[in-house]
Amino acid sequence: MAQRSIKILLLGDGAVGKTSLVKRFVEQRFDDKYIATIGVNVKKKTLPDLNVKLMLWDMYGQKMNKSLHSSHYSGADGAIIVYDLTRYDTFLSLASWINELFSVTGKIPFVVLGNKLDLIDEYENSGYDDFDSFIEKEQEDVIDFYKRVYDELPDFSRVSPEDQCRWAEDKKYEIDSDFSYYFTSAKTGENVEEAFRKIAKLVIESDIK
Ligand code: G3D
Ligand code: MG
Repeated sequence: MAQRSIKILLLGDGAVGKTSLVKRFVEQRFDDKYIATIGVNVKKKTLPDLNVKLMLWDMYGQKMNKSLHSSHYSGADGAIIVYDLTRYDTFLSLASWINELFSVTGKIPFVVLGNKLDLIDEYENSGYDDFDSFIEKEQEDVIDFYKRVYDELPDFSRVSPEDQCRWAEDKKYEIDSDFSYYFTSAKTGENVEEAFRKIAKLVIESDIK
C-alpha cells in the first residue's frame, strides 16, 4: 500500500514547547535557545511501521494572528495541542485552540500535551508541596476541561466522561481514547515519541471508521 502523508498541526500558546517537541521527535535533540517560530515551519518524519509520513506543521504560537493560523488549518488530518505545565494560562487556552481549529477543519483527532514535565519538580510557585499533589490538581483540571469540551462538542468521542474520570483515579499519564492526553518533556524526551505516534494512529483509525 502506498505510504500515506498525514498533516499534523502543532498548536498552543507561545513558548509552550511546540518547536522543541518537534525537534525532539524529528532530530532527537533539545536546544535551550529560544527562537520564536515565524509563521509556520513544516518538518517531516516517516514512521515505516505505520506506513505514514508525518508532515508536522509547527505554528507560530500567538493568538493575535488568527487569520494567519486559520489559513494553515485546512487539510489538517490531526493536531497536537500543547500547553505548559508551569503556566496555567496556557492550559486555559486549550479550548479556544480546539474551537478555532474545528471551526476550519471540523472534528479531527487530536492529542493534548502538558509539556515541560521536567520542570515540575523544581516548580517553586505552584503552591503545591510536591510532584504528586501537583499532578493530582492537574488531573482535576484536565477532567474539568474534558467535561467542558464534551458539553460543547457532543458525540465527539466514544469514550464517556466517566471513563475519563476513572483515569484520574488510576493516576495514569495517558488517556487512551480519541482524547489522548500526555505529560511530556521535550528536554528529557519523556512521552514525546508516544504522543506523536498516538496522533498518527488516531488519524489512521479515523480513516478506517
Ligand atoms: P513554542 O514553539 O511553543 O513557542 P519553544 O516553544 O519550543 O520555542 O520553547 C519555548 C521555551 O521553552 C524554550 O526555552 C525551550 O527551550 C523551552 N522548553 C520547551 N520544551 C521544554 C521542556 O520540555 N522542558 C523545559 N525545561 N523547557 C522546555 P527558552 O528558555 O529558550 O525560552
Ligand atoms: Mg515555536
